Amino acid sequence: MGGDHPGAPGSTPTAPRRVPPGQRHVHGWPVSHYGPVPRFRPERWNLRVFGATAGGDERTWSFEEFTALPHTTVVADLHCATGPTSTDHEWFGIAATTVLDLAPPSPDVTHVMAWAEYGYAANLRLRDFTAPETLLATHHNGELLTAEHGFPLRLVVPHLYGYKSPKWLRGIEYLTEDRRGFWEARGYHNVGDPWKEQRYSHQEREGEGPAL
Ligand SMILES: Nc1nc2c(c(=O)[nH]1)N[C@H]1C(S)=C(S)[C@@H](COP(=O)(O)O)O[C@H]1N2
Ligand SMILES: [Mo]
Repeated sequence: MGGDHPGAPGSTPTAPRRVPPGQRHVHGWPVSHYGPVPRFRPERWNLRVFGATAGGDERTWSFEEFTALPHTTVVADLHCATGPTSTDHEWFGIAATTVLDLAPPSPDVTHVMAWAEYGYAANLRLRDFTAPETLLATHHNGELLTAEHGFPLRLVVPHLYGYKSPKWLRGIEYLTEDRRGFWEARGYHNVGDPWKEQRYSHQEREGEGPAL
Protein backbone atom coordinates (compact mmCIF):
# COMPACT_ATOMS: atom_id res chain seq x y z
CA MET A 1 0.00 0.00 0.00
CA GLY A 2 1.90 3.08 -1.19
CA GLY A 3 1.17 6.25 0.76
CA ASP A 4 2.73 8.65 -1.73
CA HIS A 5 0.16 9.09 -4.45
CA PRO A 6 -2.60 11.71 -4.28
CA GLY A 7 -5.54 10.85 -2.08
CA ALA A 8 -3.81 8.01 -0.31
CA PRO A 9 -3.94 7.91 3.48
CA GLY A 10 -1.46 10.40 4.85
CA SER A 11 -1.45 12.69 1.81
CA THR A 12 -2.41 16.37 2.04
CA PRO A 13 -6.09 17.22 2.54
CA THR A 14 -6.19 19.16 -0.76
CA ALA A 15 -5.20 16.12 -2.81
CA PRO A 16 -8.02 14.54 -4.81
CA ARG A 17 -9.89 11.97 -2.81
CA ARG A 18 -9.29 8.38 -3.68
CA VAL A 19 -12.43 6.30 -3.90
CA PRO A 20 -12.19 2.53 -4.50
CA PRO A 21 -12.64 1.27 -8.08
CA GLY A 22 -16.24 1.27 -9.30
CA GLN A 23 -17.43 3.46 -6.40
CA ARG A 24 -18.97 6.93 -6.69
CA HIS A 25 -18.58 9.61 -4.06
CA VAL A 26 -21.90 10.75 -2.58
CA HIS A 27 -22.54 13.81 -0.43
CA GLY A 28 -24.09 13.42 2.97
CA TRP A 29 -24.75 10.04 4.47
CA PRO A 30 -27.32 7.76 2.86
CA VAL A 31 -29.13 5.21 5.01
CA SER A 32 -28.86 1.68 3.68
CA HIS A 33 -30.01 -1.57 5.23
CA TYR A 34 -32.36 -4.50 4.85
CA GLY A 35 -35.45 -4.67 7.06
CA PRO A 36 -36.86 -2.43 9.79
CA VAL A 37 -35.01 -0.19 12.26
CA PRO A 38 -35.12 -1.83 15.71
CA ARG A 39 -36.22 0.07 18.80
CA PHE A 40 -33.63 0.28 21.57
CA ARG A 41 -34.81 -1.20 24.87
CA PRO A 42 -31.98 -0.50 27.34
CA GLU A 43 -33.23 -2.95 29.99
CA ARG A 44 -33.20 -5.81 27.48
CA TRP A 45 -30.10 -4.85 25.55
CA ASN A 46 -26.78 -6.60 26.00
CA LEU A 47 -23.69 -7.31 23.98
CA ARG A 48 -22.71 -10.94 24.03
CA VAL A 49 -19.38 -12.51 23.06
CA PHE A 50 -19.78 -16.24 22.64
CA GLY A 51 -18.68 -19.23 20.61
CA ALA A 52 -15.06 -20.41 20.85
CA THR A 53 -13.88 -18.21 23.73
CA ALA A 54 -10.58 -19.02 25.44
CA GLY A 55 -12.25 -20.13 28.67
CA GLY A 56 -15.28 -21.73 27.03
CA ASP A 57 -17.63 -19.29 28.76
CA GLU A 58 -19.46 -16.35 27.22
CA ARG A 59 -19.20 -12.74 28.22
CA THR A 60 -22.03 -10.21 28.25
CA TRP A 61 -22.14 -6.50 28.96
CA SER A 62 -25.13 -4.32 29.70
CA PHE A 63 -25.32 -1.06 27.78
CA GLU A 64 -24.06 0.83 30.81
CA GLU A 65 -21.14 -1.53 31.31
CA PHE A 66 -20.15 -1.64 27.68
CA THR A 67 -20.25 2.09 27.09
CA ALA A 68 -18.06 2.63 30.17
CA LEU A 69 -15.15 0.96 28.36
CA PRO A 70 -12.38 3.18 26.93
CA HIS A 71 -13.26 4.85 23.64
CA THR A 72 -11.24 5.72 20.58
CA THR A 73 -11.80 7.81 17.43
CA VAL A 74 -11.45 6.61 13.83
CA VAL A 75 -12.05 8.73 10.72
CA ALA A 76 -12.98 6.70 7.67
CA ASP A 77 -15.08 6.44 4.52
CA LEU A 78 -18.00 4.05 4.08
CA HIS A 79 -18.25 2.05 0.85
CA CYS A 80 -21.58 0.41 0.06
CA ALA A 81 -21.07 -2.53 -2.30
CA THR A 82 -23.91 -1.23 -4.50
CA GLY A 83 -21.73 1.81 -5.38
CA PRO A 84 -22.07 4.82 -3.10
CA THR A 85 -19.11 5.92 -0.97
CA SER A 86 -19.80 8.48 1.76
CA THR A 87 -16.75 10.11 3.23
CA ASP A 88 -15.10 11.50 6.35
CA HIS A 89 -17.11 9.74 9.00
CA GLU A 90 -15.72 10.37 12.46
CA TRP A 91 -16.53 7.29 14.49
CA PHE A 92 -16.15 7.16 18.28
CA GLY A 93 -16.45 3.90 20.13
CA ILE A 94 -14.77 0.89 21.65
CA ALA A 95 -11.88 -0.66 19.71
CA ALA A 96 -12.54 -4.25 18.66
CA THR A 97 -9.14 -5.12 20.16
CA THR A 98 -10.49 -4.01 23.56
CA VAL A 99 -13.29 -6.57 23.22
CA LEU A 100 -10.74 -9.20 22.21
CA ASP A 101 -8.64 -8.42 25.29
CA LEU A 102 -11.59 -8.62 27.67
CA ALA A 103 -13.10 -11.74 26.08
CA PRO A 104 -10.19 -13.60 24.51
CA PRO A 105 -10.86 -16.11 21.74
CA SER A 106 -9.49 -19.63 21.91
CA PRO A 107 -6.27 -20.09 19.89
CA ASP A 108 -8.05 -21.94 17.06
CA VAL A 109 -10.43 -19.06 16.25
CA THR A 110 -10.04 -17.96 12.63
CA HIS A 111 -13.19 -15.86 12.01
CA VAL A 112 -15.93 -14.01 13.83
CA MET A 113 -19.62 -13.59 13.11
CA ALA A 114 -20.89 -10.13 14.02
CA TRP A 115 -24.58 -10.45 14.92
CA ALA A 116 -27.14 -7.67 14.79
CA GLU A 117 -30.82 -7.39 15.74
CA TYR A 118 -33.25 -9.48 13.67
CA GLY A 119 -30.57 -12.00 12.73
CA TYR A 120 -28.50 -9.82 10.39
CA ALA A 121 -24.92 -11.06 10.52
CA ALA A 122 -21.58 -10.47 8.81
CA ASN A 123 -18.63 -12.84 8.95
CA LEU A 124 -15.11 -11.48 9.20
CA ARG A 125 -11.68 -12.96 9.18
CA LEU A 126 -10.19 -12.62 12.66
CA ARG A 127 -7.53 -10.29 11.23
CA ASP A 128 -10.24 -7.96 9.89
CA PHE A 129 -11.91 -7.85 13.28
CA THR A 130 -8.60 -7.19 15.07
CA ALA A 131 -7.50 -4.53 12.57
CA PRO A 132 -6.53 -1.34 14.46
CA GLU A 133 -9.34 0.71 12.82
CA THR A 134 -12.15 -1.73 13.56
CA LEU A 135 -14.40 -0.42 16.31
CA LEU A 136 -17.79 -0.80 17.93
CA ALA A 137 -19.13 2.70 17.45
CA THR A 138 -21.49 4.55 19.77
CA HIS A 139 -21.03 8.03 18.25
CA HIS A 140 -20.65 9.65 14.83
CA ASN A 141 -19.32 13.16 14.22
CA GLY A 142 -19.56 13.93 17.93
CA GLU A 143 -23.16 12.81 18.43
CA LEU A 144 -24.84 9.59 19.46
CA LEU A 145 -25.59 7.36 16.47
CA THR A 146 -29.08 7.90 15.11
CA ALA A 147 -31.50 4.97 15.10
CA GLU A 148 -31.25 4.46 11.33
CA HIS A 149 -27.44 4.44 11.42
CA GLY A 150 -27.26 1.80 14.14
CA PHE A 151 -27.96 3.25 17.59
CA PRO A 152 -26.97 2.18 20.19
CA LEU A 153 -24.00 0.26 18.75
CA ARG A 154 -22.65 -0.63 15.35
CA LEU A 155 -19.57 -2.38 14.18
CA VAL A 156 -17.37 -0.36 11.83
CA VAL A 157 -14.81 -2.19 9.68
CA PRO A 158 -13.54 0.70 7.55
CA HIS A 159 -11.37 -1.35 5.21
CA LEU A 160 -14.24 -3.58 4.01
CA TYR A 161 -17.54 -2.89 2.19
CA GLY A 162 -20.41 -1.56 4.30
CA TYR A 163 -22.22 -4.88 4.62
CA LYS A 164 -19.38 -5.98 6.90
CA SER A 165 -20.32 -3.19 9.37
CA PRO A 166 -23.53 -4.35 11.08
CA LYS A 167 -25.73 -1.69 12.61
CA TRP A 168 -27.62 -2.56 15.86
CA LEU A 169 -24.83 -4.91 16.89
CA ARG A 170 -25.69 -7.43 19.62
CA GLY A 171 -23.11 -10.16 19.48
CA ILE A 172 -19.71 -11.40 18.45
CA GLU A 173 -19.40 -15.11 17.84
CA TYR A 174 -15.93 -16.63 17.69
CA LEU A 175 -15.65 -19.23 14.92
CA THR A 176 -13.11 -21.97 14.38
CA GLU A 177 -14.16 -22.22 10.75
CA ASP A 178 -15.64 -19.65 8.40
CA ARG A 179 -19.39 -19.38 7.90
CA ARG A 180 -21.29 -16.97 5.64
CA GLY A 181 -23.22 -14.03 7.05
CA PHE A 182 -26.41 -12.48 5.66
CA TRP A 183 -25.15 -10.86 2.43
CA GLU A 184 -22.26 -13.30 2.06
CA ALA A 185 -24.87 -16.04 1.61
CA ARG A 186 -26.88 -13.86 -0.82
CA GLY A 187 -24.42 -13.15 -3.58
CA TYR A 188 -21.92 -10.79 -1.93
CA HIS A 189 -18.24 -11.49 -1.60
CA ASN A 190 -17.14 -13.39 1.49
CA VAL A 191 -14.16 -11.08 2.12
CA GLY A 192 -15.43 -7.76 0.71
CA ASP A 193 -12.28 -5.67 0.21
CA PRO A 194 -13.39 -2.58 -1.78
CA TRP A 195 -9.83 -1.82 -2.98
CA LYS A 196 -9.78 -5.23 -4.65
CA GLU A 197 -13.40 -4.72 -5.73
CA GLN A 198 -14.45 -7.96 -4.06
CA ARG A 199 -18.16 -7.25 -4.54
CA TYR A 200 -19.84 -10.51 -5.52
CA SER A 201 -19.46 -14.09 -4.40
CA HIS A 202 -18.92 -15.27 -7.99
CA GLN A 203 -15.60 -13.40 -7.89
CA GLU A 204 -14.34 -15.43 -4.94
CA ARG A 205 -11.19 -17.38 -5.51
CA GLU A 206 -10.09 -20.62 -3.91
CA GLY A 207 -9.73 -20.06 -0.17
CA GLU A 208 -11.69 -16.79 -0.05
CA GLY A 209 -14.88 -18.34 1.26
CA PRO A 210 -16.73 -21.50 2.28
CA ALA A 211 -18.48 -23.43 -0.51
CA LEU A 212 -21.76 -21.86 -1.64
N1 LIG B 1 -28.15 -4.66 10.90
C1 LIG B 1 -27.80 -4.28 9.66
N2 LIG B 1 -26.63 -3.64 9.49
C2 LIG B 1 -26.26 -3.23 8.27
C3 LIG B 1 -27.05 -3.50 7.12
C4 LIG B 1 -28.27 -4.21 7.32
O1 LIG B 1 -29.03 -4.50 6.38
N3 LIG B 1 -28.62 -4.56 8.61
N4 LIG B 1 -26.63 -3.09 5.89
C5 LIG B 1 -25.20 -2.86 5.72
C6 LIG B 1 -24.87 -2.17 4.48
S1 LIG B 1 -25.09 -3.04 3.03
C7 LIG B 1 -24.30 -0.92 4.46
S2 LIG B 1 -23.72 -0.24 3.03
C8 LIG B 1 -24.18 -0.12 5.69
C9 LIG B 1 -24.78 1.24 5.49
O2 LIG B 1 -24.64 2.03 6.66
P1 LIG B 1 -25.39 3.40 6.77
O3 LIG B 1 -26.87 3.16 6.60
O4 LIG B 1 -25.03 3.94 8.12
O5 LIG B 1 -24.88 4.26 5.65
O6 LIG B 1 -24.82 -0.75 6.80
C10 LIG B 1 -24.57 -2.13 6.88
N5 LIG B 1 -25.07 -2.59 8.14
MO1 LIG C 1 -24.35 -1.66 1.37
